[in-house]
Amino acid sequence: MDTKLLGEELKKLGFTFFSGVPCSFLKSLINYAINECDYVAAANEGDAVAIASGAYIGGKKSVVLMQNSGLTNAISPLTSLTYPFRIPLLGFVSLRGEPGISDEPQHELMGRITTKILDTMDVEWQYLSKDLEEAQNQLIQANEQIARRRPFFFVVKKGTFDKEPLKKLQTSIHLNQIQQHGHTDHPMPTRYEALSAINSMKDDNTVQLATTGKTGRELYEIEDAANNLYMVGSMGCIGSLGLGLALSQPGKDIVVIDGDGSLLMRMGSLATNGYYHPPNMVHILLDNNAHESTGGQSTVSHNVDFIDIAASCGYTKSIYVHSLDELKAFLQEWKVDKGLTFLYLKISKYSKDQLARPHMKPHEVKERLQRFIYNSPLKGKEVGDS
Ligand SMILES: Cc1ncc(C[n+]2csc(CCOP(=O)(O)OP(=O)(O)O)c2C)c(N)n1
Repeated sequence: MDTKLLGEELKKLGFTFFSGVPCSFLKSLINYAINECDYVAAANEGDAVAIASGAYIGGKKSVVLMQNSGLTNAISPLTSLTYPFRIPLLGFVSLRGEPGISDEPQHELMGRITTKILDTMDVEWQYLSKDLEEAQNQLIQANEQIARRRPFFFVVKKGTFDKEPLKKLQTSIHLNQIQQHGHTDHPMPTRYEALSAINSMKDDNTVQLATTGKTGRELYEIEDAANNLYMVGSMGCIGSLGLGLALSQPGKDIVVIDGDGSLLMRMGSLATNGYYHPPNMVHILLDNNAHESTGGQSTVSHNVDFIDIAASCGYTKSIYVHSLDELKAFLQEWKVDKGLTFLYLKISKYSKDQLARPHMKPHEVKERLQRFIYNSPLKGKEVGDS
């Protein structure tokens, strides 16, 4: 089918934000998205789901594109982010290894189980027709499903799309400007103290996104506010969620609060963040060298120089923070100067006893955050959240 015409249909329905990882079966649709829409090249398919989810929260109707071999990379955010938060993404997943069609051996099993995986994840799907008119009707049905806040995926067979040349070559070089390493030993605050300091710096333009585990639960205890989102599942996805939200809401200040275990799980996302480079995002890493939330087991962060890594990925500033006062001062400075910033703070291995869990369901937290974003005096555009 004519890829451009299908792409225009997608655009007409309001789908203008795309994220994914390429597959040869989908290359024409991806080329269309790069040429004509906003396309974020994710490091892996799970990150793509998180990036698209962030953009959805920020008001964009979002699409993810992936090879079926990458659907497995996306299972964690598809089951524990988009499902509990009710984030309705439109997906296009290729069908490599279709039974009865010759393909490479690594696709054989996945070809047989792709649609079963979608069924198991409660994701409604259809094979995308190769006939444009039928496909347009399918898109309308998919759009209705999205309007009911349910995801919808198209499974795409070989030879579905006509050739669409890549017109726009993306290149984006962002050089790190400030890199500051630690220069003294310092007492390590607890995560609770660090979160309290971060929270004390927020204003009515700030959105705070807290990673999986006790980071979110402690932030909830400190103050359950409409501008908070607690990432209960999809460990490692908080930075990608932040990227999608920062790109779709450039007028908001996005504060991402990460843990070392979480960041290590999806460290490729730092490269994507550096490449797309939203100046309205600050990424704070609270490093306790542990999976503290699950009992304090050691991570492997001890030898990792996160400051160097974030700097080499293109974060404008990458800074070691020695104290809570310094943390507050850097946050204050960032609110004025902006620029994609990475703040690194070592914290002690300690959690508050008897921690509460958010009383609201994840989708209620998301909807509250959307209301906060859209009703804010500085930005009031609500798209796609019908
Ligand atoms: C994919 C996945 N694997 C494992 C877990 C269990 N889990 C929840 S929080 C957590 C530890 C997070 O560690 P870190 O980001 O360093 O934060 P900390 O708890 O140390 O503050 C783990 C392993 C999970 N929720 N999801």
